[in-house]
Amino acid sequence: MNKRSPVPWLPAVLGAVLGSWGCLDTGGELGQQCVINSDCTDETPCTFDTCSVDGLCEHAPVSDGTLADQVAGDCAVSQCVGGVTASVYDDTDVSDDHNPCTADLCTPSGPAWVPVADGAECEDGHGSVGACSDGTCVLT
Ligand SMILES: [Ca+2]
Repeated sequence: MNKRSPVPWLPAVLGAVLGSWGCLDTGGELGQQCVINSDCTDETPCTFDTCSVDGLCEHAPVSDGTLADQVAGDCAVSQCVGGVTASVYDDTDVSDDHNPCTADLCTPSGPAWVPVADGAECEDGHGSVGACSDGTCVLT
C-alpha cells in the first residue's frame, strides 16, 4: 500500500504560506509573534521594536546618527547606519593614561601611548618635578 500523502504538494505549499506569514520564525527576527512591544526587543539600539496590530514584530531602523551611549577613550564613536550599529574611527577620542611622559594618541587599531622625548620636563601629579626617561617621569 502506498503511504505517501494523497496530496503530495500540500506540505510544501503549507510550509511556504506559513513561512511567508512569519509563523515558522521564532528567532526574534521579523515575523516573530508578539502581544506588546517589549516582546520584540532585539537588543539593537538602532531599531524601533514594535508589535504590529497583526501581532507580528517589526524592527524599523532609527534615523542614522550618533548613539547616546559611547565608550570614552576607545578611539571610536558608535553610530546607527541603516538600522545597524557601526563603530567609526574617531582620532579625538583618546584614552588618557595620566602619564605626563606619554602622548595619548589614537590609531586605527585603538588607543596608543607613545613616550615623549627623553629629558622633557614632567610633574608626577603630586607637585614633584622631574624629567621624562623612556616614557617614565624620573624625579630630579
Ligand atoms: Ca568612544
